[in-house]
Amino acid sequence: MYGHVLETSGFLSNDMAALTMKGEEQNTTTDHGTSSKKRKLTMISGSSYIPMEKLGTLQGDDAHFICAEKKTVGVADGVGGWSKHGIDAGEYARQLMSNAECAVVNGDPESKVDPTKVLDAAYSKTKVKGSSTACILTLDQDEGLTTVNMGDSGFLVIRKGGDVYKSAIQQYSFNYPYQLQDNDRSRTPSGAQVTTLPVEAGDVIVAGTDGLFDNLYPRQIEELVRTMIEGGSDPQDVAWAVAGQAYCASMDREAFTPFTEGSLEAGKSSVGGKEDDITVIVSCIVDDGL
Ligand SMILES: [Mn+2]
Repeated sequence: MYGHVLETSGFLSNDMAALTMKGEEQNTTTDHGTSSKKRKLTMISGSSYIPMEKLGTLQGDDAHFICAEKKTVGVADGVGGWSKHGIDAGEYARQLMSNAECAVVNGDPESKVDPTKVLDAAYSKTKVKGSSTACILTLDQDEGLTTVNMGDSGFLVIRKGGDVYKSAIQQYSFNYPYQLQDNDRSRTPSGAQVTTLPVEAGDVIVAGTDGLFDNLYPRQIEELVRTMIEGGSDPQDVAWAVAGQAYCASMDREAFTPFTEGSLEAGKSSVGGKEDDITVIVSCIVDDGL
């Protein structure tokens, strides 16, 4: 069974009641007869990918897609351990995201994008060796932001008024995330976390892999995003800047990062950032003007 969770522990500030109330309010207007008053929202996205320098491959292990028309984005991170067995660890992630994008693009035009169904379809079509985390988000006019997330990729919702929501991380142990793997009954999309969050115009969604979230704290990402959006930057430029800052932290042997903190908690003594592939997708929620 999927866990349908409104991740209350994921808010970083105390204004949760306001968000919850907005959610309830939004639910009362889902009736199509009364929804004409509700403004339509759309999502404008940009992305940046900085693959780690590694012998033998330029592509790294991350993959992502943006389907602007269906207001859907996805990100995945192939689990690096496969490379020890001579397997390109990114291939599973790339195929998974490619299959997810196909499922979104070719879905019934009359029906909504359901991230859970998209991930199920992508998973069942991905038949190469490897394993991957995955996170798919879609903007649904009635529900808000609907998401499916497995492992330690994830997303932030940065609200104009100050709230920040962070998706939960699923991991077996430090740096060992839940993952999808073909032909492994313990690693299917049924272990993924499904959430629905109300969103409003002005919200910014930042999705990424652990190369982002292990190197920058949500508050650091939030600060940079707010500064740039207020300065008029578009999502593409913001994505580049966030990825750049994560990259700098990843190469900094002195930085205290979420990865440093996790290492210490796990009884290890890593210092500095975590060298990894870094994927960032920035999506701005805006009125679509209709
Ligand atoms: Mn990674």
